[in-house]
Amino acid sequence: MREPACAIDANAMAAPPQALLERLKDYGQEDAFAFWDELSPDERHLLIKDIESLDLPRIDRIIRCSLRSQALPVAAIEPVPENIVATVDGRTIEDRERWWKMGLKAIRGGKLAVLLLSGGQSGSDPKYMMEEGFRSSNMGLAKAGGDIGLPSGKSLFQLQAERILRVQRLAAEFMSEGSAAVVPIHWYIMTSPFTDEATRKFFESHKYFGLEPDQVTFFQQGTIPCISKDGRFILESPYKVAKSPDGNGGVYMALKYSRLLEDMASRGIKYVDCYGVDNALVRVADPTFLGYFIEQGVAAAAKVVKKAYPQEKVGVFVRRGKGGPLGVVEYSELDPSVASAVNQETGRLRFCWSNVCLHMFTLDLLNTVANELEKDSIYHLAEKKIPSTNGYTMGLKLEQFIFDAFAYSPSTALFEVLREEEFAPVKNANGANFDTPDSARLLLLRLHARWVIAAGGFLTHSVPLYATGVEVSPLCSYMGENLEAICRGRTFHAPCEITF
Ligand code: UD2
Repeated sequence: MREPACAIDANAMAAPPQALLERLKDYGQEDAFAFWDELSPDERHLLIKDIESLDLPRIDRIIRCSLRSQALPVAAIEPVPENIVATVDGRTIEDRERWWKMGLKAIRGGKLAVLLLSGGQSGSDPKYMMEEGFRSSNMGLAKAGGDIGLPSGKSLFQLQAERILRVQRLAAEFMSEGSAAVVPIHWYIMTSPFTDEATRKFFESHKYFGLEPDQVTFFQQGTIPCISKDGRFILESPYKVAKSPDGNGGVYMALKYSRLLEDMASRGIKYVDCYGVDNALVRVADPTFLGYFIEQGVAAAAKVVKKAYPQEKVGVFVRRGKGGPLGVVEYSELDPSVASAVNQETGRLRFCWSNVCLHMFTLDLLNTVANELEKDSIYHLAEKKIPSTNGYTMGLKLEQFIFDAFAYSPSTALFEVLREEEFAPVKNANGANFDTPDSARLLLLRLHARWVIAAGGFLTHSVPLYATGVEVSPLCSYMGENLEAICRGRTFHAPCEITF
């Protein structure tokens, strides 16, 4: 017989430890010991450790509140009134310049942090790829750590890091003669047990893409057991409870428990720009959005794009009840008939303002949300295939969403952006019909080709121009600025990278 990995009570080897079994019984979860008699001593030890690591009273509260909330009536949803959205057409050049300057000033004052949500389960785990059909965050690290086939070979992480470097430079030069000291923008990166080690190693092996290592802070979100419809834990193996990350809204609890809200306050940070890892065009630390946010004096804001088609996998902004707060209904929770309803006056979708996971929050709001979400303990329930002792079982995953914060915001602003400028999602593997590395690369190359032509450059190409373009290094230009000196009168052969 094998020895247990470390010494434990000999009685525990014969029967489940009584105290632990009683605690599980208190919460109706004693089936977690269902396979006890078949386990080896090592496996028994692992199971005990696994169960001891669970905060049972908290998990029980979450399961009960979340299951109960499903039976509660939900407030009717209304479309967002048109006048609430700061549209692209409604913005003047003066507005844009004013917001840009306000944003740069705040960044120069060290008031902005960026927060990357990168805890979706890794695509490197074939179990999860099967489970999710390749969709979504479960490819998170594979997508971000790999590349999307850009001429430069840069990964999504590198693009984001270089955009931060560029904004730092712009902020340093703002209102100063010549070069000024750069104020580092602090980058908080949320991982999960599924992505943490590989993400940190990727950053280390790439020397933080030119950022100072101490301006990057990694932290892990939590996981939560997957459950059956009657609220019982599902066992992934006879000695392990199946768990999944607690959703990108797990960020609030993770910030609180890692004491990073205090860390932000001690750095003088007032505003936090949160975004998902899988958007090749994400404008990280966007000074214009920040300036708009500060001028509006709101606690939360989101960039929105017009929804492309009813089934697009994006949440939509809604108003909850007449005159109620703004919120998001996730695509997985929106009734298809509501998603395709058309506003007869405008001819557009009734719920047409899409969430694209680009949010700005005040630090004060993050503190409020971290406390209130925990008190309410209501998680979204999604029916999914869960790895189990039978291979897979249909069960429930519990998740919070980053946009759940809007329910606690006293004031929220929506800022329209153009999808061709800011939204190139990478959700599916190449070969799928949409949101692939290939489609994201093309969107980026086409946008940058437009920048180069607007700056007086010329393109030649041996493949059709609609299928190619040029890549502009974020170190040269954040959103098309600063390119005249490099591009005017020059000809570039697409595809290629333009750098200094
Ligand atoms: C997200 C939005 C959706 C829409 C869409 C646009 C949410 C909940 N939904 O849907 O409304 O804006 O993006 O592309 O935001 N993540 C974590 N931890 C987790 C789960 C996800 O950090 O437990 C990260 C993930 O790594 C990614 C981001 O959150 O960076 C979005 O997650 P997703 O890809 O699962 O979300 P998706 O596309 O279903």
